[in-house]
Amino acid sequence: MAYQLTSSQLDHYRRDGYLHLPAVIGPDLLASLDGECRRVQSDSSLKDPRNLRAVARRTLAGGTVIDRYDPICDLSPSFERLIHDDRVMGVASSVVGGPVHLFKDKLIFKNPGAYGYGAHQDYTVWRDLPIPAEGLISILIAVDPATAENGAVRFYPGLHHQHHCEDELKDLFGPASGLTPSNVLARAPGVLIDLDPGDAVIFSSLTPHDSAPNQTEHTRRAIFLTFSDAAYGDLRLPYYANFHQHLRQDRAAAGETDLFFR
Ligand SMILES: O=C(O)CCC(=O)C(=O)O
Repeated sequence: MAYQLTSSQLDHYRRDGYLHLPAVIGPDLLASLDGECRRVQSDSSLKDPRNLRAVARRTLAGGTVIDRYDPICDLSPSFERLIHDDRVMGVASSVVGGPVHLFKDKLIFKNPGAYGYGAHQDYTVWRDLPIPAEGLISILIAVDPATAENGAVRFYPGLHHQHHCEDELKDLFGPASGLTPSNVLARAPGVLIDLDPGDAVIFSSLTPHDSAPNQTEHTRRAIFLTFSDAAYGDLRLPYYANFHQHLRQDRAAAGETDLFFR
């Protein structure tokens, strides 16, 4: 029988809007993810800032670093294996309550010194899609240990019953865009979840979350997979087409030319 969450795990998820699942990924797959993350990170053709797949982030030292690839599933059979992993798929479909499609997949390196993320609900950037917030769920998979020092993600429990950001997003990719208001966050102290490699956290597209900069000398790599309720169709291709169009506009406005996707 396919892997599923227990009813007690589902109750926790529904109450808090997230659930920590230790040791979801087995040692073999984890070792291969670790190797493939290293390989793609050192591939200079991917790290080219003109590549739409590669996203830069500011660092505490005042520079920028390529800190994310989005998407990743076409970069390695190991990433494909992760997406189709029985436990990963089972967790996603347990929460959605039926079959799911892969919607989005990204790898965040959280390089030494890379900035964190202000509190936000992922749904804010997905709200125009033809799917309700409950139909989009994400799974964070830790490749490195995550701690307070290296910028582990903090989740705000119980704030996932509502969308808290009605602002029009003028600067879609700006770090101050689409943040959850502080009076909303004040209702529920955030919970920072320390993770071991292979752990997962499943969270709703409405669960506010944030993270601090990485203050250590090592990466804090995590893969974020988002799945959509298959009842709303396969949204991945139209989503990425639209996303890339916005990225092109944003980068062209910043004077960047010769953009490509590799
Ligand atoms: O990796 C992190 O520190 C947080 C990333 C995040 O919140 C996001 O990509 O939505």
